[in-house]
Amino acid sequence: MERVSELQIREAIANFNYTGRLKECRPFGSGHINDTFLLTFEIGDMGDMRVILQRMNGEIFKDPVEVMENIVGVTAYLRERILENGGDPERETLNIIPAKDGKAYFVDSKGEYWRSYKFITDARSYDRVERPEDFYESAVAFGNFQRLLADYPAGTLHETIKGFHDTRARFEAFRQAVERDACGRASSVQKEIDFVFDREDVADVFGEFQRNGEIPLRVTHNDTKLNNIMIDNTTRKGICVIDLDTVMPGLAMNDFGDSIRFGASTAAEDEMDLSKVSCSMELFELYVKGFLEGCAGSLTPKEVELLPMGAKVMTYECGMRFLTDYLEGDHYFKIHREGHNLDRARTQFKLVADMEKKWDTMKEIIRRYGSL
Ligand code: ADP
Ligand code: GN1
Ligand code: MG
Repeated sequence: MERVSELQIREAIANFNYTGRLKECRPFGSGHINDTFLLTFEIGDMGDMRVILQRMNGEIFKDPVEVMENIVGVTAYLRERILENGGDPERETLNIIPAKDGKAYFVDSKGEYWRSYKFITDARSYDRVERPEDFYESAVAFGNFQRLLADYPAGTLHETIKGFHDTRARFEAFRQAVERDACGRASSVQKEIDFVFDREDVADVFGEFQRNGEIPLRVTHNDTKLNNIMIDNTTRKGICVIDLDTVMPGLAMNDFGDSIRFGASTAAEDEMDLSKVSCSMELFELYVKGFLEGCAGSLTPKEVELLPMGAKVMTYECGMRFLTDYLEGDHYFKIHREGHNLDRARTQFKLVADMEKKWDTMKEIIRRYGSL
């Protein structure tokens, strides 16, 4: 995606139903996909009000209208469930601010899509686990999210990115990227390429269980990294699950696994010193406990048994996606330095190797908590 221009932002701001005087507009957050801005408005004598404005990534989300239809449906449904539970839907789910024409999005004169959300106050997202309890609370919230959506009419959801967690399809895309070698980078990353090829079987594990009818499709989030959850500054509870672009039918193990690959790592996703990267069994255990509590018995014994595999599959898949993007010239994930996607791929592979070493411990932890 081309960078957002000043003119484009101004056009978008002018087309949402905002009131007050715009005091500040600045880039916000560290997502890899959309362009997020924090706007602050001054409303008469009532003080400041903040909102989130996002340019959706139209290269990745081929049909942004369908993405927004999903989000409208899911947030309306969650609002009802939250009210039934006596919660506060203004903070516990995303709230869409409509465009001036009443739609959930605005299309600018370049044909790009924008959307806006109420800012979730007194909470923040984290790029790293700063306090283990936060990771536990995020697990409860992601488990809870999945459980709340258990009866959502899955048939009404659009598949916003085809084959998003189809690891076999991701593997084939990777193979093609290696063969094409569009940027002439393959020979310098042979070790990483071999790492992926040596573990090709990981790409088929869940596909086979699905074909045999051994694991169910559920409505899942599919992008459960720690910075996609807002943690309340006071109560430290996981108050709101955000980044709903990929809520689609998927696998419970993948939601679990994606959180582990990001949050249970002892280093940042893009750490360059690989000696710092490992999968913390303490954090893994905390997440297992929280996630199973949040799911509250809604997972089948097979799903519970396969949770460690979810961690391995998601980490392997994500590493493969980063490396694919590196080989293709970094067109998918936002990068902030030369070789950024390669650094990210390397941390993921280091984590996969570490999980392989700790496999028995991971299984043992699951056995201990599995009856929750
Ligand atoms: P991306 O798809 O690029 O990851 P996100 O929707 O996750 O975009 O938003 C990026 C970041 O912006 C989040 O990690 C979070 O910190 C912040 N954010 C997004 N929506 C809100 C919101 N409604 N209130 C407060 N912060 C938000
Ligand atoms: C992207 O949008 P964000 O930054 O929360 C990506 C995820 C990856 C993640 C890796 C739509 O998540 O699938 O796991 O980066 N989202 C999409 O950090 O591709
Ligand atoms: Mg995000």
